[in-house]
Amino acid sequence: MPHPTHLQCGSHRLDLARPRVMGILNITPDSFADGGRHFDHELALTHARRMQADGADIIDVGGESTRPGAAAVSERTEIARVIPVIEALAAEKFLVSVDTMKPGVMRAAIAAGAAMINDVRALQARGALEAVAASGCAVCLMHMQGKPRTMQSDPNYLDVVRDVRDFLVGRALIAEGAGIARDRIAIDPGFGFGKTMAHNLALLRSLRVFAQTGYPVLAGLSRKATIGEITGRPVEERMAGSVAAALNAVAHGAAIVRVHDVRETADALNVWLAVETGAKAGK
Ligand code: 7PJ
Repeated sequence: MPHPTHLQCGSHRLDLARPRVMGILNITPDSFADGGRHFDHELALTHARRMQADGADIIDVGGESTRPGAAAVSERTEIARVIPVIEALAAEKFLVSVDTMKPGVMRAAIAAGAAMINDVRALQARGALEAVAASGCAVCLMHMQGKPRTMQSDPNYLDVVRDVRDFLVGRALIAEGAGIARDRIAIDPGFGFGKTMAHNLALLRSLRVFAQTGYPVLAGLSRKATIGEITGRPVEERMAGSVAAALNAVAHGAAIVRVHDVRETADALNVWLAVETGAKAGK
């Protein structure tokens, strides 16, 4: 399959000639990565603008923590957290993605101006395919084994790369069958979602297999447990390890990296890109 040229996200056409950065905006009190500092809507907007200035191409707004062991939140709570932020960012012409598994949240986010649905359940919830198909939004289909609360208890695969690739291609074909055009679909192996460190490293090493499907690949390793296991660092000290992982993902074919540390990741990607292609920094 040829390398995808772009990802169509509503009225935004995201050019994939260069790697893109998705900045994480958690609007959850229990978010492990920012200690809930970005629950306040004004603070969230300030952080999003900062990430945009630092080089984020997409802002990924999430109102439900999916980290291992996290409790579920109601649709109403999730909507109250994310919708005001999505509305404000979309009004500022940001490319906004919403990290949700709930069709009701998807519909509300799309109405508020979100241009991408980032679903760790790959649109398997009842009504999710229809919610995205009825819009012009892009979708990121992610693989997860099990459910967030218990997924890290005993992950197992026959062949992790093949199992995950086959699942994602299957979901992408179902999405296309439901009316979501091919150029609106990205895939993500779901690092840390029902995977041991060995599984995560095998997936990262073989990311090219995912890129070869022809769908753009999104990779999220930022501050995750695997980075902690390798470096021995607590979550607040995983930036350098996370930047290394993002670079490695791009070197293995990732089109988009989902990160907390946008400025540092964008700098690293720009240096990497200058070496590889001679292209100068910038968008
Ligand atoms: C991912 C995500 C990821 C995509 C989270 C965390 C946990 N969405 N949402 N890929 N991770 N597409 O950020 O550590 O890896 S939440």
